[in-house]
Amino acid sequence: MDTLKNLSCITLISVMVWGCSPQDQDEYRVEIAAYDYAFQVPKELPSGWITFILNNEQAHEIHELSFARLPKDITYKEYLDEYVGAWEVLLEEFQADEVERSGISKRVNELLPDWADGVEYVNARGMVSPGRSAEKTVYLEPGLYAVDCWVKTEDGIIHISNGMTRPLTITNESANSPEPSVENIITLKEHEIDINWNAETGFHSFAVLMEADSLGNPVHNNVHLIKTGESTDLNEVNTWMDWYKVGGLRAPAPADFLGGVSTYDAIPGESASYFSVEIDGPGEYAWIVQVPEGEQLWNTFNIP
Ligand SMILES: [Cu+2]
Repeated sequence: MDTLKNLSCITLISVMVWGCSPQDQDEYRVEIAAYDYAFQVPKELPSGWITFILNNEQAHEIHELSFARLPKDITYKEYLDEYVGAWEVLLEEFQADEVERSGISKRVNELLPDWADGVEYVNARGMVSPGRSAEKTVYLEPGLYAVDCWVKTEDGIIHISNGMTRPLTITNESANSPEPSVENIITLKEHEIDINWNAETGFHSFAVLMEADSLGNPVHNNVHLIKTGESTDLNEVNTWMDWYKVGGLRAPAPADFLGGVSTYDAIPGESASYFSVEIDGPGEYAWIVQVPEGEQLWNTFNIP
């Protein structure tokens, strides 16, 4: 990513506009339709900033769009068989109480192939409930990717295993699209979701910035917008978002998810993550960041 360009832009422009995009470039948009359980994904796309629209309007379950870049020389089939296969075994053992939560990383390291460390998660989550669409703009370097949904069925099967995965080749050709310029900035601080925006119905775009902890790592890596109801328990939503919980990320979701993002490559203070959501009506909403069980990080608000 063009960090130097971004840094110079930050110093030149108001904090309300993130990014620095020449006006003559257009964003590169790709719609991905989700079904239970499949994705419609192009085989090839150019590299650079690409806006993915996850269209979940035909599906009956909540889905996500996760991008994993495979190590060089590893095929998509090897990724599915050896990498996803290891997580399937782990999940079965964990759900059968054969592995404790604290023993997961040790056990999965036994199961995963040697090259597993080379799988690079670029961007994931941003769960979208059935009947909704959401967007996220992701920078993809050339390479072979797996586009996956790690949400689980009611029976605890990873959607990938039911067919919700596709290979995607990002070519050396450039998408020639700018880094997004958006109005709203969300800053994830250790104990606060800092956002100042005009909460109303309509389409809204966000850039997410993360503060760094004492080691320089992002304090958080995810944020989601949900619509809540009278029975919504935000502690339950937080726990549900933990994939490693036996009931974690199992459909149905305990809230209505409009979109959001998780990133794994964000550099605190330097790079932003981008997503957009459509707020289609009045009601009670919440921004929520997944944190360890027992902790809480959310903001609730009302749209009249
Ligand atoms: Cu799914």
